[in-house]
Amino acid sequence: MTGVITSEQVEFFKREGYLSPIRAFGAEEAAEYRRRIEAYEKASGEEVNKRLKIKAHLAFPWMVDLARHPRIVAAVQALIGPDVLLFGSSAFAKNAHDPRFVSWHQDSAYYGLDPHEEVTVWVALSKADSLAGCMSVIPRSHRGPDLEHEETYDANNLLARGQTVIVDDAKGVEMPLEPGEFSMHHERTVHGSPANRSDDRRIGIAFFYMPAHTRSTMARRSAMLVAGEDKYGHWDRDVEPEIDLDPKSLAFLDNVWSQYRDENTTRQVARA
Ligand SMILES: O=C(O)CCC(=O)C(=O)O
Repeated sequence: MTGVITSEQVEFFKREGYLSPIRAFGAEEAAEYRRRIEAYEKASGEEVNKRLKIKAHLAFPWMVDLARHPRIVAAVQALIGPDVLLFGSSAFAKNAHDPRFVSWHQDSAYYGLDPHEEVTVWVALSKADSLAGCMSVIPRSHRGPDLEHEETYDANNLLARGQTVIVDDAKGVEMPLEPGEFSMHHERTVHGSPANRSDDRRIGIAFFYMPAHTRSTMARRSAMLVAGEDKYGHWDRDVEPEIDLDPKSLAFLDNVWSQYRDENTTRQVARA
């Protein structure tokens, strides 16, 4: 599929480090995905943010299909080329009147990718406007270096380590989304989101895409082929779920999550 984003939008992304909004699917489809996430939360007794991190797509075949959604993939390919791997995904939910936030940060500081060409797609499954605490970006921040992050471990920060960079809030540009729309940002673009002051939950899924030539600067890791081919073999393959909550892929997810935490702890200690 071509023509999801224009060449002007590609140029905008390269210059500014983000692009939003782009329509993936309709509000009814978004509501169905939200229903499935909330059914999972009800059955498991825990919030989606808890376990469905790093590789949330490994929990459900429908989320794998979402990661391979033709309109999303076409927009990603327009930015990073035909051969696309998904190295991770995370569900981000804030409840109505939820004080939790996402501090200003760069994904590149933690992803361990070389070169820095990863693109994050954030798909809204509910309304994510200013009131609901939508994501903001600092335009053009992707052109600078990796910034030093302070790890605050703030209990209200949705990021695992509360990693934060200091930037001028006034430079932030909001990316409001309607259900079924998505935003895109470069892994070096500084981004974050404030508390949800609305009466509804704000739920989105972030998918992390990279060109197949990307290497891991950490230990060997896994990814899922989303489009094109992988001529490089830098990544092992994810264990894709065959059924909802497939025990094989969930065990794989839990193992990846613990490795990610160990790897980052080692890197932070080494840096200190
Ligand atoms: O959900 C949010 O507000 C932030 C998500 C985020 O940091 C990301 O998608 O990279």
